[in-house]
Amino acid sequence: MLKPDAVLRRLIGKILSRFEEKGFKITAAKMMVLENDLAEKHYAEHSEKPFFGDLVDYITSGPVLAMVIEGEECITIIRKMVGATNPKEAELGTIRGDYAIDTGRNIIHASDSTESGKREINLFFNNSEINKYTLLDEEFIYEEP
Ligand code: D4T
Repeated sequence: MLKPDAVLRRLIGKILSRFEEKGFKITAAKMMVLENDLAEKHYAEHSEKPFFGDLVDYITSGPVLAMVIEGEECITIIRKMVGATNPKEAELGTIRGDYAIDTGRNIIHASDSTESGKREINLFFNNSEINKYTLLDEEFIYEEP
């Protein structure tokens, strides 16, 4: 999910290019302003943390771009591409390392496990909104497509 600062800073294209160039497939994308209730569900695991209120305020402060991105090992690889939660510690070359400074403005969210990925996809998308298609160059991306 591209957070509101990524959208307002016109970083959508640059960030999505990284995922496309890597070889991943974007199978769903939706821009929306999250209601408090949905944002609280999304970040439910942090509900007891001191930063929870600020986190919900931030993610609901403007439009986000929610996406489903598919590819082999995509959770692990995308987490690497995104970089550390605190952008000051994120390696240069990662999305947060290149485009963000504060943890509370770290521009992108990525699911951290298959389970959270499934849970989050269900929060934001219906099955009919997820598109099945074959990339033109899939045979060059995967040894065995
Ligand atoms: P998200 O969930 O946004 O992809 O971030 P991460 O997966 O990298 O990090 P996280 O779940 O530990 O934290 C979720 C979210 O909370 C904000 N946060 C986190 C914060 O404002 N202060 C903090 O001290 C921490 C740990 C940033 C991301």
